[in-house]
Amino acid sequence: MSAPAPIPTDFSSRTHPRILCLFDVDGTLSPARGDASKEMIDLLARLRQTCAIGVVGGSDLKKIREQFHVNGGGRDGVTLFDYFFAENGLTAFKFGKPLATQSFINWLGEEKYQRLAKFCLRYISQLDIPVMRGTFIEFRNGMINVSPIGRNASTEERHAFEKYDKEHGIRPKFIAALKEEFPDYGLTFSIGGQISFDVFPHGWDKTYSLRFVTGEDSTNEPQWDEIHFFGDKTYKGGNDYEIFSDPRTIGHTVTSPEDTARQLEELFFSS
Ligand code: M1P
Repeated sequence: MSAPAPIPTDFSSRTHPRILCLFDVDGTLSPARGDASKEMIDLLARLRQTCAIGVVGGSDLKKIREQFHVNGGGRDGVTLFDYFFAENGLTAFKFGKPLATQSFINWLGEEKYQRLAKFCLRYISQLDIPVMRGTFIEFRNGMINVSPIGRNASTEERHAFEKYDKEHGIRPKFIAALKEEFPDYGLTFSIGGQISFDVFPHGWDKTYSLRFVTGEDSTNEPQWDEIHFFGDKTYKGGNDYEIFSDPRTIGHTVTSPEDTARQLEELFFSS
């Protein structure tokens, strides 16, 4: 097996050093909570010679890392991209090195957090849904993730819950109740996947990550001519909506990883 390519430390060798492509993960680079394919990882490596690339996922670092592990040729997923943002950028890396960031619990405070967590658990305890598993609240660095069925649901149970939720609106109703109960908390509730929703302060959506690429966080970033963003949940209420519609990005809606690959080939590799 050949040695992994060294981690780049600048953008000057790229064909378009002032173009940055950012990608959502689930439904964009990989199937929901599944592995990115070898073909996708090879395509991203090719794209990285053309321009700068980054990932902006809603999931936590461990989960996104796993999704690039199987087909990543033994490389840490973080090093396959110039920028790697988990939890919308609340966990951030550039050229494989961590960047300073902040935390949800420091922002909200223990007392308010406990009121919120207890409300969620009480609400879930009153739900009548076909299946319930475990881990109903996942506490992360930049957000909490709340799941009515529980994060321990199997793949089949996930698919079944997603379908059930589309018919019965379990998550939208839960979110409406939270908004009514905590109108002054300054929180955003965002459905990014199949079985849960993310809860984070206003503004800590995926646009949070842009501060690291535009130099707002006082790092010395290039003046990008174009920042492209590719995501599948780009509709209002989806967790890609804010970054997709941000004036700093050129948004692309994709329907699957295969569609992402097709759009990339068309944009960057067809002459
Ligand atoms: O990346 C999108 C979402 O993926 C997961 O959602 P679910 O488990 O509901 O399919 C979660 O990690 C969620 O935080 C994330 O936004």
